[in-house]
Amino acid sequence: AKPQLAVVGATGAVGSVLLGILSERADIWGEIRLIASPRSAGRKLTVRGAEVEVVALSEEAFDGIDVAMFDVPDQVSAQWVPVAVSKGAVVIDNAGTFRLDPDVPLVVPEVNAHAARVRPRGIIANPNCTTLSMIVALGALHAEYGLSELIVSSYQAVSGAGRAGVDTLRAQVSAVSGTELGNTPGDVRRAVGDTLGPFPAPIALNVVPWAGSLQEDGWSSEELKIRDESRKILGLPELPVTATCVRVPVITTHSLTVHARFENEVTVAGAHEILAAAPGVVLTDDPAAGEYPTPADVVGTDPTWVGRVRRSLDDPRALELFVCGDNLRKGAALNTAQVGELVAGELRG
Ligand code: 2RA
Repeated sequence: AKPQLAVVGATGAVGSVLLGILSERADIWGEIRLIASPRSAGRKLTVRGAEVEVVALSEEAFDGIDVAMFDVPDQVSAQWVPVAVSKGAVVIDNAGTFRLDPDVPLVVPEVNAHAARVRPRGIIANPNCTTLSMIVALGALHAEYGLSELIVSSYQAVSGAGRAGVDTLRAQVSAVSGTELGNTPGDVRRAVGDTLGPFPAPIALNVVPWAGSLQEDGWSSEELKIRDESRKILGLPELPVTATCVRVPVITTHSLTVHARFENEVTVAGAHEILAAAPGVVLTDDPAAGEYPTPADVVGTDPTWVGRVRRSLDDPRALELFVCGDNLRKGAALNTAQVGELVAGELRG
């Protein structure tokens, strides 16, 4: 029999994309049960072309479920993932709650699919969208050259902050459109007023060097996630990683500039060959023709896009790259669906 799937957080920004992805990919699931907060229960959503009624999150909601995909806030995950596991489901969780637990694998199928098989707690964690937006390309380069240091800056889309992030950018863009704003200190801030939403500064006509919550010594949680999660996925617990996370006025698709240093000397031609052959990666690197990935072109697609590949001028072991990935697809829902397919394959034997 086909495994039974539950999607928890079905009405959220990632949940909606997940339902679309489950409708597009091979139909390997029996029932797909949609679960959300009691507030959303009773709503009808379309999955695989049929309307399905959302049920409220409860212990009984997991009856008969083999695999549960969670996309909910950390505290909801902490409370409900163990309930789903106790009811016999394998959980794939997109919250931060379990990502660094040594008994919970953190899986990106193109990089460490093997890790999904060992899950002492019955949980597999899905990485943060910013890590996921670059790690498939880096995993491919690491396999060939051996990664020894990573320095990245992110250019993160507002949908990483959920529906509230998107609503905030859209409202601010309409407040500033067709105006002369952007030439005087504070003019954008005055125009958007108190509609900052989840961001600490205006996001329209602006760039905000912050994502996540404040951690020790001025680092943001998002920056530490990139470090911790990259180390775990690549199996390099000591890898030096420095990240600076920046929010930009893009709806969906995170971008990153990457300085990656390797054990061995690199060439652009060699890197091109590796990236062009890597599953899940698309190389678009012809600056003479104006060809490089941008969020406007990448949004809605599945792969990790890489361009601007250069060897560092002062270091023959280092590469500079520009990487883009749809933060709601590979950055969240698609990776969850892919991990679910790995588990379903096992359950079917
Ligand atoms: C963001 N990565 O972009 C976060 C969401 N998990 O805000």
